[in-house]
Amino acid sequence: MTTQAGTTAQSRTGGSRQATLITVAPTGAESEKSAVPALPVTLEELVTTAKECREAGAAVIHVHIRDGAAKPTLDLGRLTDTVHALREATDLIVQLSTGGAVTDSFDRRLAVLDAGPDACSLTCGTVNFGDDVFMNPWGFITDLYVKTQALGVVPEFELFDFGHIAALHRLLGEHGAPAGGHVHCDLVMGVPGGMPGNAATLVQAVSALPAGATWSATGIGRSSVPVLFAALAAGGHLRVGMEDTVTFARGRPVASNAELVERAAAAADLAQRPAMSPGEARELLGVPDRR
Ligand code: KMH
Ligand code: ZN
Repeated sequence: MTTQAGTTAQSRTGGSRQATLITVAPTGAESEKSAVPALPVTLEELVTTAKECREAGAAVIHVHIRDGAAKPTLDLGRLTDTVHALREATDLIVQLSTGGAVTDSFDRRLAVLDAGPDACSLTCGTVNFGDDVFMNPWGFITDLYVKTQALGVVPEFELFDFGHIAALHRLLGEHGAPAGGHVHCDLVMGVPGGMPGNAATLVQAVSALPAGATWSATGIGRSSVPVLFAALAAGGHLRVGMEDTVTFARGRPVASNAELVERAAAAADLAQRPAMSPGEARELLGVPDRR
């Protein structure tokens, strides 16, 4: 889908010379703090991480939060406080996860939007997720999408497999353009049960996206580096962070989210498509500044 906002932003940032949007996903719902001590799980740790990642080149933060015992939670009060704290400390686009953990109910996941984020993730289909199943039936996808439109929360379409791309076409066809007027997708590659994380799959997936859509890609685990380079080579944007990988290199754990953003920004520089600022990202994605 080519929209007014998307066309304007894309032409302003200039085809293959377009700057690179870097999203950081610092926490996720899967890793245990006890196993990964560098994982940010408290609000203080998250805010510190956000500031470091902004400094390193991130423009968007994809947020999952934890409770007092460092377990994943969708508690609305905590989510609302998190949105406010991140807005106060940084100018990053605050994108809340509506995926949560595989155990979260649809009602809880829909209620995430009531925390008033700039943006949210919206997964376009069910996918096997290791030994679990990440459930996203059509009725839930449409309820969530219609709510993003009503509240003006800009969705990022999370695509774990090719069927999700077909569902995205159906969603846009039946329910129209998203809040912000521009379609932006994230290819989540290398999940055990989803599409593999390699360059050939990435190119095929990109060719199936709606016309005019922009996209980023992230590779889970050991696919993170190949997917990063494939995305840059194919003209896409990047998502990195400890939600997706906790290993920086073979045998070397990630020390901080900021070092993953630094590596992504360095690669983007080498590709002559340097990291874009949050302001440029807002223009690209049609996300108003609510601060
Ligand atoms: N934690 C996964 C089950 C999202 O944030 O929207 C789902 C996920 C996707 O991480
Ligand atoms: Zn997530």
